[in-house]
Amino acid sequence: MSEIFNVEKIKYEGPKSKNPFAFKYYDADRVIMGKKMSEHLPFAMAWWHNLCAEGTDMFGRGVADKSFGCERGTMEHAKAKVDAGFEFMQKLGIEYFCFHDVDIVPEADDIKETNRRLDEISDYILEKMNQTGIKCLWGTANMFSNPRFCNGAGSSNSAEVFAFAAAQVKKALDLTVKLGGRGYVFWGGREGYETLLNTDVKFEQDNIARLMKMAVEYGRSIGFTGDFYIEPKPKEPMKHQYDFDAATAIGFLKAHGLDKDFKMNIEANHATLAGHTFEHDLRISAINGMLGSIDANQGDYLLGWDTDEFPFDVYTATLCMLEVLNAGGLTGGFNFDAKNRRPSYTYEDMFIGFILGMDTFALGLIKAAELIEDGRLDEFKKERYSSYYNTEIGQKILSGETTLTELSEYAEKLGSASLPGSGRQELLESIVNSVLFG
Ligand code: XLS
Ligand code: CA
Ligand code: CA
Repeated sequence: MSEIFNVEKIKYEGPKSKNPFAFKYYDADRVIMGKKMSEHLPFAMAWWHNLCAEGTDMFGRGVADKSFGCERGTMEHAKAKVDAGFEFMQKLGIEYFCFHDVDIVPEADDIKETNRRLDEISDYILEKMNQTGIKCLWGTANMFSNPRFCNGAGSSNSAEVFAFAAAQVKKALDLTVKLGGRGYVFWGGREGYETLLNTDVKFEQDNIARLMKMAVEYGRSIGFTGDFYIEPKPKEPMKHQYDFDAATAIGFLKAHGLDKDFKMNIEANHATLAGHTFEHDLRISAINGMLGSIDANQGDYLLGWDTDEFPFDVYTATLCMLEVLNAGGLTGGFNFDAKNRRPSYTYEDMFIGFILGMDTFALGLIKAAELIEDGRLDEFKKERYSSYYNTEIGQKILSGETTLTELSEYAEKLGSASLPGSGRQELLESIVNSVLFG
């Protein structure tokens, strides 16, 4: 088969390389803290951005040509996207992909025909997977683009729409199992509301949980052993989305008894839209035992929306990898839910975007491991809470052996409390800088 991209296989050339088509930091076989970089960083390609999105925005049509020589909306085009995707992943050494049902085939008017097309294309994808060893990270159903989902999917006011959402989840689970996916994602695309004047929030949230419970039951019944994920996002497209951030989504899962089957898929750009840092949502997920997978991208602090840029910010990638290493790694992977900026519309730009993202995370991994080895951040944190371990009253608080009355007597005996130890934020930040640039 003739090649689609006129780009050679991307190799590691080291930090001094000026070759735009080479990795400067991502060296798949390099061992960091006992594991190969490629095992620390199971990178994935997002089918939708890389193979489908042509740069359309509210003010203009596409600029990038992703027709791959075919008429859009045909099965021939769907197959050309498979060819392009596998060639692209092989050339970059990317081992995983993620997909929505409607990324891989054109949606038909009748769901029976859409499902038939999905069977056909997934046979073809499976063939390519067997030839190349490339795997599926996660699958999902797009329950936000079709007009029927204008009021949400699981949260829709229409039982008929709920049934269509369920049908799509069932099929997307079938496909995920067929392709051996590690996970299955629920991103609540339109699961939220615009105004309370027309919305029964409790009814809608209970219905989303009903849909998720059916998904777990069905998934387990067909042999899906991976994790289900919620991908939190605070807003866009809805004003209020029910899966606002990790803490909200975890609370929702616990309230509905879904926390054993679900973890979080944390997207950097969504965390920052929620007013958090990326590492905050990673930490909240990790301390709840729910850090599953990552959508690796970044937003733009000057823009208030979801720009899905390729990650470039090495500070953030380092702090992310610190969370991931401290949590013992991911059961999922790092999906580049990222797209080129609209004016970067060539095939070469697609490769350069991924090289940037993979190098940024590789550098983040290297620096996070150095920070752990350096030890000063950990030591400081341990020391910061030491009064709970070094004093009798501290130990009693931790073991639950004290009472408000005893603590009040303790406080009265002291009369006044001394200031807690300095937070030393600037010192810690300068340690990060010296590890990054020293
Ligand atoms: C959109 C989301 C979406 C999910 C999958 O903002 O990031 O792409 O990752 O539905
Ligand atoms: Ca995402
Ligand atoms: Ca996003």
